[in-house]
Amino acid sequence: MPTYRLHYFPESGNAYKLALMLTLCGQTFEPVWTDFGSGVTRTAEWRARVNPMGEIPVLEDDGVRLTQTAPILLQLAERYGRFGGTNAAEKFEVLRWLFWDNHKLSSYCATYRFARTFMPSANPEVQAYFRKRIDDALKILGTRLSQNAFAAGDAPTIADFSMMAYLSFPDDETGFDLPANHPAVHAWLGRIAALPGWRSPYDLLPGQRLPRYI
Ligand SMILES: N[C@@H](CCC(=O)N[C@@H](CS)C(=O)NCC(=O)O)C(=O)O
Repeated sequence: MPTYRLHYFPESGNAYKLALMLTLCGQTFEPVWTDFGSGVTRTAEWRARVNPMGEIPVLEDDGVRLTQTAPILLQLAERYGRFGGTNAAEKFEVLRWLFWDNHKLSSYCATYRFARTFMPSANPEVQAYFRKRIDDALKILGTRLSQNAFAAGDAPTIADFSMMAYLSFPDDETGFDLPANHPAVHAWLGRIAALPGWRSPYDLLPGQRLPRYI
């Protein structure tokens, strides 16, 4: 059995993607809390020692440091034979939505929430721009999810785990009212939360939190 160590901070939706996938595959990991708020990931020392890309999460897989959630999720899906799609068409959809998520959904949601909740002041014009992009992306996702139970078809995959991460934090942090504004997305989050073994972000990622400004 491989040994996993996950470098994370509790507010990191990207770390939650990996924590949830490992958990749903019946795996455990050693949580390595990282002082993101102090700027440690910006230091040359941390980048040389942990991740030259300067990002959380980092998954140590039997001592090998892996970064970027999408290829890590694909590797775990392959290893455990779960959540990777069951045929060529589904596997294509998994990749399609993983790429879309990294570009259009997680990136904007993460930046918008961080500025809104964890920074002392956010630029309102920048926030309004992000919010418009997010609402458009959620509309696109909602259309997909009103046609399919999950992103790639009838069964959950890593594409769902990637896209749901930043939508799974409390509403007062995200600033979203998904039941009112994106009901198909809200219903899909409920289907994911009903999977056996599912756990919420702050349950899977404990430890000292960032200061909040709202
Ligand atoms: N595409 C990356 C995104 C990782 C990412 O943006 N992580 C955030 C924390 S959740 C980060 O470390 N940001 C630092 C920065 O952008 O400077 C992945 O999937 O792992």
